[in-house]
Amino acid sequence: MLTKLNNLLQLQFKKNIDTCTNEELYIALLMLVKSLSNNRTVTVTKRKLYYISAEFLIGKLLSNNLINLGIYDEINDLLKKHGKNLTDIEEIELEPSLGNGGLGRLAACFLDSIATLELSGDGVGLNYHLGLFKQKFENHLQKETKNEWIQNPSWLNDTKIGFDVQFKDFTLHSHLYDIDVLGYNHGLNKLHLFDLDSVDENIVQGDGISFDLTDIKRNLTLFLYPDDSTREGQILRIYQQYFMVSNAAQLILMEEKAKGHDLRKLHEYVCVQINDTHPSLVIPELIWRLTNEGINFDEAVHIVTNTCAYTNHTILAEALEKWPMDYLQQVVPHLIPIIQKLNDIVAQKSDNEQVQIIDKENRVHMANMDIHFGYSINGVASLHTDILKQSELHSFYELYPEKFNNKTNGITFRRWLIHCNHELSQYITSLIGDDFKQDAMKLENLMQFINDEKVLNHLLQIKMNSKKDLATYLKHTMNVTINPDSIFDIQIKRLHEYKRQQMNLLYITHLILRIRQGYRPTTPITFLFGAKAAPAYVIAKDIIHAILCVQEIIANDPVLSKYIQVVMIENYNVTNAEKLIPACDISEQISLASKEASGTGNMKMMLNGAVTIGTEDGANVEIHELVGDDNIYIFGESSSNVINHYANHDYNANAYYTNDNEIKAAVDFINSPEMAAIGQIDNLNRLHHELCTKDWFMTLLDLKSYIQTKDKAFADYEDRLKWAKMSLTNIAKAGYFSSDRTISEYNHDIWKLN
Ligand code: Z16
Repeated sequence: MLTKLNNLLQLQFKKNIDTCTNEELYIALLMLVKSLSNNRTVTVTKRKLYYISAEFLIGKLLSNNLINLGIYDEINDLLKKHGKNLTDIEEIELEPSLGNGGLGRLAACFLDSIATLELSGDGVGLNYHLGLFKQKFENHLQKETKNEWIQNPSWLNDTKIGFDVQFKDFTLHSHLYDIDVLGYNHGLNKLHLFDLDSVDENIVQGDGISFDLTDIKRNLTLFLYPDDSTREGQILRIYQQYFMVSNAAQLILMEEKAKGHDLRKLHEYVCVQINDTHPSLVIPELIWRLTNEGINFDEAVHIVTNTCAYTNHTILAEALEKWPMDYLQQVVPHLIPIIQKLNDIVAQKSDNEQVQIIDKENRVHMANMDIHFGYSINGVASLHTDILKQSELHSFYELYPEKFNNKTNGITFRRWLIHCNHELSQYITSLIGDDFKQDAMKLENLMQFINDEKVLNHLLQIKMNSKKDLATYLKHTMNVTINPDSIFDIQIKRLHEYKRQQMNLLYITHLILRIRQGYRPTTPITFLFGAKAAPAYVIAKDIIHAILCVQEIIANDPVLSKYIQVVMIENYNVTNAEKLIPACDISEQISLASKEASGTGNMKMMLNGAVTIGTEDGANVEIHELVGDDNIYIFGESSSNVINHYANHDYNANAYYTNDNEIKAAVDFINSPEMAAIGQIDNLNRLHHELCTKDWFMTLLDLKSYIQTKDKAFADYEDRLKWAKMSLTNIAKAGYFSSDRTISEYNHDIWKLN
């Protein structure tokens, strides 16, 4: 390996491992990985999956690829011998910012498991030049700046392939870049990212994220999900979505023709997974292309219906896309007759308003089209799928009970244990061998050590080391100092009112008031937050503002800062998640029950030995079942009660606010004079008003039980051995959440690839 590396360094830079820089070494390692990937054969199965997704949040690839090639330790040792350090070299690589959060990260975990299970399945998406924005904090406010992540050289391989994509007013020619997806020990698939040569980063103003929304040729693959609060923003999204799926359809048909397959049997050879509704136009697009190939309409509909499967990731109405017909008319008029015919087929089948594709306001319901003209619909955790069947999509469930199925999400243990927590991974290996790397359920074998004090203490030591590593990292990257001897209470996820970061904040304001009355936490607590807010989501940004103001109040107060600290991580992403997750003591999963479809951060923190405080929502329900009542902190109203509150319109935030002095005091801290002295009074007033009048996601409903439960968790933390047992149990029971399990279920029930 040393020779190979030195040869590459010589060829590229006329240097060797002892004389080169970290930048040069990174490039040489990238080339080394690419050449080793070329030695693997692409996975082939009878049927091939195309996982179409607007997002792939893949994270940095160097370490992950070294692990999956089985050469991580060898390279690591080799570098050390020559005075180099893999961690420093990894810093050269920029994180591809091709996703918002859970949905995009799930797609990345799935690609890893699909390749590892030696299934033929490629990702298809877009190569956004500036991805999602980079978050900065200025005057305690989120500022969005452009994120230039594409380096040269990079993991993107130019395929020189491109297709014509026809829009109403012009045709664009795409340009395909591929990233190799290496499975663990074996397996090779592709992530296909379509791009457009005419896209022009210079149309972006300054270091921000504003640009001409109507200049499609220059902006199409510029950003992920540009602001869709305006008509222009929404139309740009339709352009992006159609560009993605037309390219996907053309790629699929090209590959099928090359294999000599009969397109009339497309469904026998191809499966398309539609990730949320963003790729839904692939259905009319494939029908259109098949009819252009001479297949009649009814047969094309039959073929496509047996090819496509849809995953629903949320019950929030805002994410179930409904495009006005005149927007589609403006972008893809050739699909409209097809959508109308599909609508007619549905109208013949049922007169139920709720299941029609085109509604009375002439909007096209993408999810409805997916369910009628796909053969599978799945939710992403068992509670979520039950809610889909019983309420959100009940009418569809009555029509097609056989199409509905659950696929509880999972995470790849390669990245979220082996890579991000070497020490824990090695210690587990020393205890139970390394079978768990192939079969995650083997982690259960750790339960034999539940009363072994030596093991329990060692686990506490590993957690302490990860907390110290995080402290070093935050010092280095953000210049903040945190105390590894404090409890690390962590909430990391997109900022959304239903996730209730504001409830966590109200616990903290409540605690401030208690400390000022003389209460003293036994062990200090560090509350860590990481979250980006959508640029147009006003209240979400107000919540960030309030967190940053409270952070400063505590930091400036000599008494408070002895006991508590708040740190909001700037620009939360995959890279810093890999540092935060191993260091977590308490994992905050406090969404309003019924609203978080699954969650996947909950699984990552559990796997790394954190104990969850959470509501009975999403996959928390399944974590609870696995670890039992004693190894998790569950609180709050049940999803069925919450659903009833919405149905009966009987939740009254103001009653909770006025009737309880503790709640009132915690809420009133938000726009108190000392907060106003640091922050913007308009923002703080707006958040305060929202909480005690509307509070759509029922923060105040659960605040009391949250406070009690959290106090209990902090008290329990004092019994270190008891805590270590909870931590061990969480690790041991996490095997179920391996995405290898999820993917084998997708394959068994939906894809049937081999
Ligand atoms: C997203 O990240 C999710 C749902 C959605 O409709 C859109 C986006 Cl961008 C998330 C869910 O909120 C989360 O509960 C789930 O774990 C994740 O998708 C993966 O299924």
